[in-house]
Amino acid sequence: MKQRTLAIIKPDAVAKGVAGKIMARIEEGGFTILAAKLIHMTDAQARGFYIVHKDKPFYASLCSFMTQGPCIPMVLEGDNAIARWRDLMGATNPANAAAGTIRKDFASSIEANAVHGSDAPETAAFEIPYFFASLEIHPR
Ligand code: IDP
Ligand code: MG
Repeated sequence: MKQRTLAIIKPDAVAKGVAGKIMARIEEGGFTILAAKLIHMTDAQARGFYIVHKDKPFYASLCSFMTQGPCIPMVLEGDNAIARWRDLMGATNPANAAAGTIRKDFASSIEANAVHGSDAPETAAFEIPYFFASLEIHPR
């Protein structure tokens, strides 16, 4: 089933200069990038995006990390894209991430973990329009 998911190359990975390598893995993984842009989030924008985590002890630190530099949100499309992108990302904590995953190869810590991916269809339905208007998404 063709599905869309929201991916982000997080500020740590952009700062390290591995955004291109991560995009290559996305394309090699059979995803189509329907939308992408480089943005530098404000604190309010990061807090809104991660509102589901507002009661977690790491919320303030996470929002500060996500605003430390530019990041690259993207809309990915492919068969079973939500689960497949999370598989390619690897576990939240890179110490637990499987060999060959993006987080295993590029993450620095459980917080600075290189990439984001929607975790369910309802999440993608919130996250994709958080960053992209319909006219910025290019089906093909
Ligand atoms: P996910 O990104 O693998 O879906 P979530 O549990 O949704 O993981 O957490 C969102 C983000 O919050 C993580 O990707 C990571 O950047 C950060 N995070 C999660 N757990 C911790 C933690 O225990 N300490 C610090 N940051 C965390
Ligand atoms: Mg999550």
